[in-house]
Amino acid sequence: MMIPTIPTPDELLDKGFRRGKKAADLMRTQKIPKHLKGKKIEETRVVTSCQVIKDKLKSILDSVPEIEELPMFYQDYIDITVGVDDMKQALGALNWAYGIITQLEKEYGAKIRKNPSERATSFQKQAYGRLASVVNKIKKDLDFLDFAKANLRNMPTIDFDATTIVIAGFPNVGKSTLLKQLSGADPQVANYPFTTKGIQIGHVERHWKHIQIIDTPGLLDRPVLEMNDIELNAMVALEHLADTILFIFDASETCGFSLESQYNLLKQIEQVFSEIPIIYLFNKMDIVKDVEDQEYIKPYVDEFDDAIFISAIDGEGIEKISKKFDTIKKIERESEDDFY
Ligand SMILES: Nc1nc2c(ncn2[C@@H]2O[C@H](COP(=O)(O)OP(=O)(O)O)[C@@H](O)[C@H]2O)c(=O)[nH]1
Ligand SMILES: [Mg+2]
Repeated sequence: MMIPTIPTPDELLDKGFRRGKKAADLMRTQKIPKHLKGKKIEETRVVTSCQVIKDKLKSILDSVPEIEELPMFYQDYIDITVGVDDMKQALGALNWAYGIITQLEKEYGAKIRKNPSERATSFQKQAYGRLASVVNKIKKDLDFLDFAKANLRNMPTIDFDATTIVIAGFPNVGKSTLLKQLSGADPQVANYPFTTKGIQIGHVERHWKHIQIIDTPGLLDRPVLEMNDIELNAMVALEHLADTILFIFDASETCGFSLESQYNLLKQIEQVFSEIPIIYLFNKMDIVKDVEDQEYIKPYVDEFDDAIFISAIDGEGIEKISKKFDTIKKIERESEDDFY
């Protein structure tokens, strides 16, 4: 979302008044009958100031799409990041100001035109007073939108037609390494609430099918039970995106987490994303070598019929993952049907 620069009330008024003055000065140089000139100057001053301020408000309003019409993922994203209700309230206030300024513009334009020119300047001053009062009333809304602009900058660009895979697994199990192996080029990095480094989105083309793979450091790499409500929301928002979860075990345990705690993490993620299929990967097999010789791994491997064994660092087993991707079905979601 590209929200334009948000001015303070003073900046907005300064700009409006400055441009009003400029237009009025220009009017002074025009050939206009003397008895009309004073009125014309003040009318121009008022109308121009109103127009300039309205234009700025409109450019802000136009930059934010109708929130209810956005895909659920973005609605959740905005809600978690800045709050949907606060956002609507601020936009509503700008809209209100826009309407009032339109009325002022008409009202004072007419007053200046219809009254003797001696009164023109006094009407213009009144108009400016009311304009300033309206703009000052939306101070907190402009402040909020400035905050929203900063926080909604670099929102992830999601292709909602693509098949989407979300990677999960403890830190250092090899998520970033795998993402790089699968998608080659450097992934897109976007902001995401409660992720320190943002999320990474890699892209894969497979038989003309676009697949996006998302890594969310800080969200799907830690025990769900330790999360607060907002973090939970941030994680659950991913449910609107994921067609499949790729859960990575570090079979070597060199990540510092035992297979038992990795398995517990998986169970928690399975609970949260109960509707989403999971692909199970055992990574770092270059260190482990033969699973059959490793008693500590066997009970975990035996849990799954179709686990894939890989070495992300060597690219070993990557093709097996890609083949698995071909079988992923895109999840049809109600909310997205509503969207179209
Ligand atoms: N030996 C070995 N090391 C790996 C493998 N995959 C990742 N690593 C290493 O494990 C560490 C953590 O990897 P990274 O991809 O950053 O993990 P992430 O925190 O899950 O994103 C890095 O030092 C990687 O080089 C692998 O298949 N074999
Ligand atoms: Mg990583």
